[in-house]
Amino acid sequence: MAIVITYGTFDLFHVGHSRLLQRARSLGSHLVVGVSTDEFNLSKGKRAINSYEERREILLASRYVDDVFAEECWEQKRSDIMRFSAAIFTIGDDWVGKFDNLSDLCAVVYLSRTNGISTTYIRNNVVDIYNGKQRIRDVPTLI
Ligand code: C2G
Repeated sequence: MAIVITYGTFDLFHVGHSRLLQRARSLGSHLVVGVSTDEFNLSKGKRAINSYEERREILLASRYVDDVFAEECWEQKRSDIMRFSAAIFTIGDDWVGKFDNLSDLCAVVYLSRTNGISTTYIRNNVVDIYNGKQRIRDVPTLI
């Protein structure tokens, strides 16, 4: 039973998030997700639209997610990996190289991001998209 662990904010949940979770889950038999708390997001310079509780609930509804826990700081990953006996740490390749230091504890896998969509883009353009002045950028069809 290979446990996979990943982390993120997952605000305004979108297809880039769901594809990441799907691919992360396919690396093992269980996927546990550290969801950034609202307080931790502020320290990242981010303010999520969905609260931590909402983002947690949305992730728990995903068929790919087996458990969700709070990500409260950058430094907790090592203890989380040991707590969950995770065999694989994975995250999108916008973080490539940033977590190689975890490789003494588990495999570290960077998954390619889904191009053409981001929470920032949606947040900054949703009204224009709704009014037809903007288009959701073409998100490549899942192959
Ligand atoms: N992601 C993706 N494709 C996108 C957008 C996001 O694959 N179009 C991935 C990211 O690479 C990340 C996950 O979805 O693996 C969650 O993305 P964010 O919510 O933006 O997470 P982030 O703010 O990068 O927080 O300690 C790590 C941090 O908590 C990561």
